[in-house]
Amino acid sequence: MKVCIIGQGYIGLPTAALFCRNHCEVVGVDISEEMINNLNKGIIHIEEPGISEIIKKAVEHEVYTASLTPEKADAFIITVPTPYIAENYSCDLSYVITACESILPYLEKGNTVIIESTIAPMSTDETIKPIFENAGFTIGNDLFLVHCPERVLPGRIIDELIHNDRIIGGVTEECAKKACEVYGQFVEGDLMLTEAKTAELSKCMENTFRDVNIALANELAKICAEIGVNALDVIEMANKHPRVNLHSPGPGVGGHCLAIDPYFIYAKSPETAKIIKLARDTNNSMPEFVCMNVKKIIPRGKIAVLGVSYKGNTGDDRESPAYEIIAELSNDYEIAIHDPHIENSDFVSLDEATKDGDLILILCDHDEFKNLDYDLIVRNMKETIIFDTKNIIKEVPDEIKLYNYGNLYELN
Ligand code: SAJ
Repeated sequence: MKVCIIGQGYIGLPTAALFCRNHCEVVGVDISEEMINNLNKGIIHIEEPGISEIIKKAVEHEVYTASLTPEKADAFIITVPTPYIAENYSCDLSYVITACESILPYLEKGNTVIIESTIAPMSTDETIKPIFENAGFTIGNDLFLVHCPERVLPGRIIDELIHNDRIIGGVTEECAKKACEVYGQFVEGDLMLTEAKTAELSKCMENTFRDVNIALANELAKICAEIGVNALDVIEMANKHPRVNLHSPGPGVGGHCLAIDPYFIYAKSPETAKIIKLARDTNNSMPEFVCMNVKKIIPRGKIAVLGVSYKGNTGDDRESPAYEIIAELSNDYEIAIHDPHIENSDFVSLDEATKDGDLILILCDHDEFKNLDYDLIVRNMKETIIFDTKNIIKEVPDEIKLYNYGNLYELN
């Protein structure tokens, strides 16, 4: 089987890798010339275990080619971003539409087209299907169109792509059956056949579920800071109940999924999606909450910010709440940023970041921050205070004062 994948990002590239490993030929298409050149040399641009080795081998064996333009194939998979439109929170389908239009000259009767990008409910039927119909295809008859949302966790993408169950939302039943042949190449989880609109809303709801639960944890953290209770203890205790799973409070919700997908539902039913919107607002308020507490800890001085990725142990900083916090604090403090997972010439080593510092502010749960070099910190810093917004530091030497969401009420 030959597969053409439009978009070689966090989902498109790992998906390409798995098709290659399962003896398919893959053309990976992207608009970035630099990325394409690198991929054709086997050099990848994402930090994700397992992908680099597979792509290198696939390039050597000529089963993977990266290209700026699509090619004829049996199946076309669209994995391009879908941001939201700021004015009304609706799903910006422009990249998806452009990607669909770009494959039109290469499509043949019998091909399958799969949209993996997260899209708002009804997008496949109302916006994407007409693109192919207007080009002369009859969906379900000579072209098979489905929405099959990706549902993998960065850091575990290969494993989850293989083992997670997949929702295959066909425009017709025949479409869904055809797409099963494509995913059958490497997916070992169940392939669940349904309608496109059900697949679209299921995907948006998965991330909304998580966003709402994180908002609940964040609200709890704020309540506890007000009334003088240790929020982290509450979470630990409550979670001993067999049917309770309180999530973890943090500096806000980042990434390209949780911080965006709930808006797609809200935009469809703004009068009804009240909890969904309130959860977004609550999570969006966390950077301000962090800054407010920083100001209580130290009114001025130098802050060493540790971690700007939205997610621990990845170099992915999309929608990271860290940037909002840094921008706000830069008005009143000297800021030095250290993130061992992100290449940025403005970022510095832990040594440099903490030199003459007054506060360490942890905004991301990279493993490197779990056991910091406390000798270095005590030696370097003027004030040895840490504010850990991800609750990853369990114990510190006596000379260091640790704040986290368990004891912010001490600042009242
Ligand atoms: N976060 C918290 N508290 C928590 C859990 C997470 O503050 O208890 C924060 C994280 O720090 C991060 C953000 O939420 O900033 C999102 O992280 P995440 O690990 O929950 O989710 P993503 O965005 O990396 O991946 C999600 C996954 N969805 C679900 O778990 C329902 C993944 O399966 C999806 O494939 C992905 O979104 C996607 O692409 O939609």
